[in-house]
Amino acid sequence: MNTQEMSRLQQDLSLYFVAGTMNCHSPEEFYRILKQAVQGGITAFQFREKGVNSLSGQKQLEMAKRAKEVCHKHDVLFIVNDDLDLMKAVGADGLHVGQTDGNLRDIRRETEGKLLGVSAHTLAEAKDAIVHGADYIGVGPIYQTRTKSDAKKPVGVDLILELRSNHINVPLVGIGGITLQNAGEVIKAGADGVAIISAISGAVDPSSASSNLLQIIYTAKRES
Ligand code: 3NM
Repeated sequence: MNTQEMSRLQQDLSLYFVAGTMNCHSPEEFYRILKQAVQGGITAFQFREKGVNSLSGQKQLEMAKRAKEVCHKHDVLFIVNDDLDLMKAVGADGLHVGQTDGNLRDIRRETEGKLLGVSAHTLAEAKDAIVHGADYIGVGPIYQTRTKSDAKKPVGVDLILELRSNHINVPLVGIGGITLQNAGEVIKAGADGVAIISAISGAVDPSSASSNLLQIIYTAKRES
Protein backbone atom coordinates (compact mmCIF):
# COMPACT_ATOMS: atom_id res chain seq x y z
CA MET A 1 0.00 0.00 0.00
CA ASN A 2 1.48 3.39 -0.94
CA THR A 3 1.36 6.47 1.31
CA GLN A 4 -1.68 7.91 -0.44
CA GLU A 5 -3.66 4.66 -0.10
CA MET A 6 -2.63 4.37 3.54
CA SER A 7 -3.80 7.88 4.32
CA ARG A 8 -7.12 7.20 2.52
CA LEU A 9 -7.58 4.06 4.60
CA GLN A 10 -6.85 5.98 7.81
CA GLN A 11 -9.70 8.33 6.87
CA ASP A 12 -12.03 5.54 5.77
CA LEU A 13 -11.68 3.66 9.04
CA SER A 14 -12.54 6.70 11.19
CA LEU A 15 -16.01 5.55 12.22
CA TYR A 16 -16.35 1.85 11.64
CA PHE A 17 -19.77 0.40 12.45
CA VAL A 18 -19.80 -3.37 13.04
CA ALA A 19 -23.08 -5.30 13.15
CA GLY A 20 -25.17 -8.26 12.11
CA THR A 21 -28.92 -8.80 12.21
CA MET A 22 -28.60 -10.47 15.63
CA ASN A 23 -27.36 -7.17 17.11
CA CYS A 24 -30.53 -5.45 15.93
CA HIS A 25 -33.54 -7.60 16.99
CA SER A 26 -34.55 -8.45 13.40
CA PRO A 27 -33.22 -8.34 9.84
CA GLU A 28 -35.47 -5.38 8.92
CA GLU A 29 -34.40 -3.51 12.03
CA PHE A 30 -30.76 -4.20 11.09
CA TYR A 31 -31.30 -2.71 7.66
CA ARG A 32 -33.05 0.36 9.08
CA ILE A 33 -30.24 0.91 11.61
CA LEU A 34 -27.56 0.50 8.96
CA LYS A 35 -29.27 3.02 6.66
CA GLN A 36 -29.48 5.51 9.51
CA ALA A 37 -25.86 4.93 10.50
CA VAL A 38 -24.83 5.55 6.88
CA GLN A 39 -26.88 8.75 6.83
CA GLY A 40 -25.19 9.78 10.08
CA GLY A 41 -21.79 9.49 8.42
CA ILE A 42 -20.17 6.15 9.28
CA THR A 43 -17.12 5.71 7.07
CA ALA A 44 -16.84 1.90 7.14
CA PHE A 45 -19.13 -1.01 7.91
CA GLN A 46 -18.37 -4.62 8.85
CA PHE A 47 -21.06 -7.23 8.21
CA ARG A 48 -20.60 -9.53 11.20
CA GLU A 49 -23.33 -12.13 11.02
CA LYS A 50 -22.44 -14.73 13.64
CA GLY A 51 -23.73 -16.51 16.73
CA VAL A 52 -27.22 -17.07 18.10
CA ASN A 53 -30.08 -15.92 15.81
CA SER A 54 -27.77 -15.04 12.92
CA LEU A 55 -28.82 -15.58 9.31
CA SER A 56 -27.17 -18.22 7.17
CA GLY A 57 -27.17 -19.42 3.56
CA GLN A 58 -29.22 -17.50 1.01
CA LYS A 59 -30.82 -15.16 3.57
CA GLN A 60 -27.39 -14.14 4.82
CA LEU A 61 -26.13 -13.55 1.28
CA GLU A 62 -29.17 -11.46 0.36
CA MET A 63 -28.80 -9.30 3.46
CA ALA A 64 -25.09 -8.87 2.83
CA LYS A 65 -25.87 -7.69 -0.71
CA ARG A 66 -28.46 -5.20 0.52
CA ALA A 67 -26.01 -3.93 3.13
CA LYS A 68 -23.26 -3.55 0.55
CA GLU A 69 -25.53 -1.56 -1.75
CA VAL A 70 -26.43 0.93 0.98
CA CYS A 71 -22.77 1.31 1.92
CA HIS A 72 -21.46 1.71 -1.61
CA LYS A 73 -24.16 4.22 -2.52
CA HIS A 74 -22.64 6.46 0.15
CA ASP A 75 -18.94 5.62 -0.32
CA VAL A 76 -18.81 3.62 2.90
CA LEU A 77 -16.31 0.75 2.94
CA PHE A 78 -18.01 -2.63 3.13
CA ILE A 79 -16.05 -5.35 4.95
CA VAL A 80 -17.17 -8.91 5.72
CA ASN A 81 -16.27 -10.60 8.99
CA ASP A 82 -14.53 -13.93 8.84
CA ASP A 83 -16.24 -15.46 5.78
CA LEU A 84 -14.08 -15.56 2.69
CA ASP A 85 -16.77 -17.11 0.51
CA LEU A 86 -19.28 -14.46 1.50
CA MET A 87 -16.71 -11.71 0.88
CA LYS A 88 -16.20 -13.03 -2.63
CA ALA A 89 -19.87 -13.75 -3.35
CA VAL A 90 -20.96 -10.26 -2.35
CA GLY A 91 -17.99 -8.40 -3.83
CA ALA A 92 -17.03 -6.77 -0.54
CA ASP A 93 -14.11 -4.36 -0.17
CA GLY A 94 -12.36 -6.64 2.27
CA LEU A 95 -12.32 -9.21 5.03
CA HIS A 96 -11.81 -8.92 8.77
CA VAL A 97 -10.54 -11.93 10.71
CA GLY A 98 -9.75 -12.76 14.32
CA GLN A 99 -6.79 -14.68 15.71
CA THR A 100 -8.51 -18.05 15.39
CA ASP A 101 -10.09 -17.65 11.97
CA GLY A 102 -7.45 -19.54 10.01
CA ASN A 103 -3.96 -19.32 8.61
CA LEU A 104 -3.14 -15.68 7.86
CA ARG A 105 -0.80 -16.54 5.01
CA ASP A 106 -3.59 -18.43 3.21
CA ILE A 107 -6.14 -15.74 4.00
CA ARG A 108 -3.86 -13.03 2.64
CA ARG A 109 -3.41 -14.98 -0.58
CA GLU A 110 -7.18 -15.41 -0.95
CA THR A 111 -7.86 -11.72 -0.29
CA GLU A 112 -5.33 -10.31 -2.73
CA GLY A 113 -6.48 -6.94 -4.00
CA LYS A 114 -8.93 -6.58 -1.09
CA LEU A 115 -8.48 -5.07 2.35
CA LEU A 116 -7.51 -7.40 5.15
CA GLY A 117 -8.13 -6.46 8.78
CA VAL A 118 -6.93 -8.59 11.68
CA SER A 119 -7.91 -8.39 15.36
CA ALA A 120 -4.99 -8.27 17.77
CA HIS A 121 -4.91 -8.24 21.54
CA THR A 122 -1.14 -7.97 22.08
CA LEU A 123 1.91 -6.39 20.46
CA ALA A 124 3.08 -9.84 19.31
CA GLU A 125 -0.24 -10.55 17.57
CA ALA A 126 -0.16 -7.17 15.86
CA LYS A 127 3.40 -7.74 14.62
CA ASP A 128 2.46 -11.18 13.33
CA ALA A 129 -0.59 -9.78 11.50
CA ILE A 130 1.56 -7.13 9.83
CA VAL A 131 4.21 -9.66 8.77
CA HIS A 132 1.40 -11.57 7.07
CA GLY A 133 0.19 -8.49 5.23
CA ALA A 134 -2.70 -7.11 7.31
CA ASP A 135 -3.82 -3.70 5.99
CA TYR A 136 -5.17 -2.59 9.35
CA ILE A 137 -5.37 -3.92 12.90
CA GLY A 138 -8.43 -4.04 15.16
CA VAL A 139 -7.19 -3.49 18.70
CA GLY A 140 -9.31 -4.58 21.63
CA PRO A 141 -11.27 -4.91 23.63
CA ILE A 142 -10.26 -1.42 24.70
CA TYR A 143 -13.00 -1.19 27.33
CA GLN A 144 -15.40 -3.68 28.86
CA THR A 145 -17.90 -4.89 26.28
CA ARG A 146 -21.15 -6.74 26.80
CA THR A 147 -21.61 -7.43 23.09
CA LYS A 148 -18.99 -10.12 22.53
CA SER A 149 -19.45 -12.96 25.02
CA ASP A 150 -15.94 -14.37 24.57
CA ALA A 151 -14.16 -11.01 24.58
CA LYS A 152 -10.78 -10.90 26.29
CA LYS A 153 -9.87 -8.72 29.28
CA PRO A 154 -9.96 -5.00 28.36
CA VAL A 155 -6.55 -3.68 27.35
CA GLY A 156 -7.35 0.03 27.64
CA VAL A 157 -5.79 2.63 25.38
CA ASP A 158 -2.42 1.45 26.71
CA LEU A 159 -2.17 -1.18 23.98
CA ILE A 160 -2.64 1.46 21.28
CA LEU A 161 0.09 3.56 22.92
CA GLU A 162 2.34 0.48 23.12
CA LEU A 163 1.82 -0.37 19.43
CA ARG A 164 2.59 3.18 18.35
CA SER A 165 5.68 3.40 20.54
CA ASN A 166 6.86 0.16 18.93
CA HIS A 167 6.68 1.78 15.49
CA ILE A 168 3.54 0.00 14.34
CA ASN A 169 2.45 2.37 11.61
CA VAL A 170 -0.43 0.54 9.94
CA PRO A 171 -3.92 1.95 10.54
CA LEU A 172 -5.25 0.97 13.98
CA VAL A 173 -8.90 0.77 14.95
CA GLY A 174 -9.92 0.47 18.60
CA ILE A 175 -12.87 -1.81 19.42
CA GLY A 176 -14.81 -2.83 22.50
CA GLY A 177 -16.98 -0.68 24.77
CA ILE A 178 -16.41 2.48 22.75
CA THR A 179 -19.00 5.22 23.23
CA LEU A 180 -19.46 8.96 22.74
CA GLN A 181 -17.78 9.42 26.12
CA ASN A 182 -14.53 7.60 25.41
CA ALA A 183 -14.09 7.63 21.59
CA GLY A 184 -11.94 10.77 21.74
CA GLU A 185 -9.34 9.24 24.04
CA VAL A 186 -8.98 6.20 21.77
CA ILE A 187 -8.13 8.47 18.84
CA LYS A 188 -5.83 10.63 20.97
CA ALA A 189 -3.92 7.50 22.03
CA GLY A 190 -3.05 6.97 18.36
CA ALA A 191 -5.93 5.04 16.76
CA ASP A 192 -7.08 6.07 13.30
CA GLY A 193 -10.62 5.02 14.02
CA VAL A 194 -13.06 3.38 16.36
CA ALA A 195 -15.13 0.27 15.67
CA ILE A 196 -18.48 0.18 17.40
CA ILE A 197 -21.44 -2.15 17.74
CA SER A 198 -23.82 -1.24 20.56
CA ALA A 199 -23.26 2.52 20.84
CA ILE A 200 -24.74 2.72 17.32
CA SER A 201 -26.96 -0.39 16.99
CA GLY A 202 -28.56 0.23 20.39
CA ALA A 203 -28.88 4.00 20.08
CA VAL A 204 -32.36 5.52 20.08
CA ASP A 205 -31.27 7.46 17.01
CA PRO A 206 -28.41 5.66 15.19
CA SER A 207 -28.07 8.55 12.76
CA SER A 208 -27.37 11.20 15.40
CA ALA A 209 -25.25 8.75 17.41
CA SER A 210 -23.09 8.31 14.29
CA SER A 211 -22.84 11.99 13.44
CA ASN A 212 -22.01 12.88 17.05
CA LEU A 213 -19.33 10.18 17.14
CA LEU A 214 -17.88 11.42 13.88
CA GLN A 215 -17.60 14.96 15.21
CA ILE A 216 -15.79 13.69 18.31
CA ILE A 217 -13.43 11.59 16.18
CA TYR A 218 -12.58 14.43 13.80
CA THR A 219 -12.06 16.86 16.68
CA ALA A 220 -9.76 14.36 18.43
CA LYS A 221 -7.82 13.82 15.18
CA ARG A 222 -7.32 17.57 14.77
CA GLU A 223 -6.08 17.86 18.34
CA SER A 224 -3.73 14.85 18.15
N1 3NM B 1 -14.48 -7.60 18.84
P1 3NM B 1 -19.35 -2.98 21.45
S1 3NM B 1 -14.80 -6.49 21.11
C1 3NM B 1 -16.75 -7.58 17.84
O1 3NM B 1 -11.89 -7.26 21.26
C2 3NM B 1 -15.81 -7.27 18.93
O2 3NM B 1 -11.75 -7.97 19.23
C3 3NM B 1 -13.82 -7.26 19.96
O3 3NM B 1 -19.01 -4.30 20.65
C4 3NM B 1 -12.38 -7.52 20.17
O4 3NM B 1 -19.00 -1.82 20.60
C5 3NM B 1 -16.15 -6.62 20.12
O5 3NM B 1 -20.85 -3.08 21.65
C6 3NM B 1 -17.52 -6.14 20.51
O6 3NM B 1 -18.62 -3.03 22.75
C7 3NM B 1 -17.70 -4.66 20.30
